[in-house]
Amino acid sequence: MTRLFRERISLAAAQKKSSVILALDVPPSAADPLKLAEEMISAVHENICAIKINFHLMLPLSGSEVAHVNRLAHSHGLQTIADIKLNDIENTNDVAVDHLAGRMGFDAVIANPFIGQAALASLVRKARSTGAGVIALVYMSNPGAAEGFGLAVASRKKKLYRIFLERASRADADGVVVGATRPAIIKEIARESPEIKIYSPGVGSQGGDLERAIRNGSSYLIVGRSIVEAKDPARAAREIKERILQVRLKK
Ligand code: OMP
Repeated sequence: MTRLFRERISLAAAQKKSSVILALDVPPSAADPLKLAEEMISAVHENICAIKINFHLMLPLSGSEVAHVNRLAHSHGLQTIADIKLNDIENTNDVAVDHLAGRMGFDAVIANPFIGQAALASLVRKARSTGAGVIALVYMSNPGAAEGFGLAVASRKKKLYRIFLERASRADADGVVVGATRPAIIKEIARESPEIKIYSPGVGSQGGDLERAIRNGSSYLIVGRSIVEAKDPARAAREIKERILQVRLKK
């Protein structure tokens, strides 16, 4: 039987000894975004377990070019994640999954549990039918995230992110996004739901602390500008990978 996305990324991370997911966010100034994406993958593939592609590449490239980037990543043993934060009616989400997973070859998609329990569960089923996984937003990394994910829901006597966590868990999502800028929430979720893998963006450029995120329970770090815009991306990726290994050794 084919392995689930969460098993595939865990195997890739073990094989590469790296929990770094490269956010392949090529800057809009790039003269040739496809070439830059190819060069970046070739430079850093030994130090990462996956790539994540969002609008930075999804908009300038054609579907077949994105499929080509996914094939290149796969040829290096990497998993690939589509980040358009799916947040729509079931029919539209299904079409997005057909294109992203079916046509372009992504291994997982990121979704917003705001769509509700039934729609999230349906999205997980749909993705799984194409061999893909779903990662659910639970608490984003940007400063304004508190205005949404941190809202107290009076009728449920809970914060919205707690409801999103329950939805992700009930829908059997492959993991949840919690910003590295929210170490206390990473700790809370990792303690209560150790079976759920936490994906944390926000280290480096957004001010999140790598050591605290890993120590508190993040399984994977999503890193963009600190690698993509570094003078030496291979070295930057290797240093982040090694810092994570050191923190885990000390844990
Ligand atoms: P850097 O801040 O450059 O490392 O990039 C972080 C990447 O993670 C970007 O691609 C963001 O779109 C993405 N991201 C966040 O920064 N915060 C979130 O809460 C969620 C995501 C995401 O879903 O990947």
